[in-house]
Amino acid sequence: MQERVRRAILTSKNVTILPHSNADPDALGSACVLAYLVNKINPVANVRIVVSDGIGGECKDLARLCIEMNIRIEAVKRFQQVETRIEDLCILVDVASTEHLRYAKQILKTCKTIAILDHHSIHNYETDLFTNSEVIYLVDPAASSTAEIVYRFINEFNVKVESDFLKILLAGIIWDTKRFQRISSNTFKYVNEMIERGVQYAETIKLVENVKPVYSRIARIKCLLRHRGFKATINNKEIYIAISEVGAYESDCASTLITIGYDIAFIINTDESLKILRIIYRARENLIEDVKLDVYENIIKKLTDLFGGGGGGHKGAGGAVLRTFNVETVIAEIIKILNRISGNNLVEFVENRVG
Ligand SMILES: [Mn+2]
Repeated sequence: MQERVRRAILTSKNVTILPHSNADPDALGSACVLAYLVNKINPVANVRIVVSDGIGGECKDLARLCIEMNIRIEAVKRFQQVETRIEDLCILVDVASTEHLRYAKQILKTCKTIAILDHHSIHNYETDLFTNSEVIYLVDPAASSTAEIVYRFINEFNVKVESDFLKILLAGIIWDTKRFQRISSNTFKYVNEMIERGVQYAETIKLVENVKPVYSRIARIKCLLRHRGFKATINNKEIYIAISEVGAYESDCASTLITIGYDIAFIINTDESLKILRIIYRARENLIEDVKLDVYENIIKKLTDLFGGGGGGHKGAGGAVLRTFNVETVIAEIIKILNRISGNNLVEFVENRVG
């Protein structure tokens, strides 16, 4: 499989690397190092990274470092900003669903070869986007992160890489494993190799640890003020579920709700311009094992089946784009599903505001 990728890289002139929209350190870091690898293997290739919806606040420093290393990143916030050309090779990086490419999705139709590099266990690809392309799947759900898969490539292709690129990959691993809370059997071995090759661990942590901007703080406060809380009893165990809505920083909103004690948090964000709605979830993984609830399969999938759209994710995190603009209907549907799963053992918390 690696040989097919190497051949595709060697014979390509235009290469576009596509991380998921609003790229996080795993997606952007992997894309950045991959761009470098492609040029190492094929120095005449025109390589660019195209990312929709900009870059997540948590990887601004990482993006800066990547640009300093002469990697070309195009951030697109509208359809019109996507510059299409004939692509010899497109590489999807950390993309669980083609919906997560957002504005950059149309690029896929121009690609002769599409390589999919990912570690998600559940995928949702609009395969008619692939009909004119040769597709190479490089998916490894056992990997802790996409960065880990890219690191393996460096070893397999036997490419010498500057330590700043390894630092970027390590940042991706730290981010996606939530500082090594969920690892693969190779994670520590790879991290050790990176450190032996000159990566400073303390410096790397700083890359993904920058202070949250004030907007994130406001989004988290609004998220708390707006949320609805529920208690469901499933298999004789009580689980706590939150639903909220914010205009940005959905994942900060979700992790805030999980931090205060919820087991599952659903966050909705509507997109005026595209007339769609995005929903993301976070869930405590151990509890989900206890009550045998797969948030993606049992809840999110039901929503995409009903409203249209697509998504992807892990047991602990994921999301979808829904082809509707009606928040109330979506929330009513989530409540309906939770009622069904819990055998009508769902109670909403009702509290008055202070004062
Ligand atoms: Mn990832």
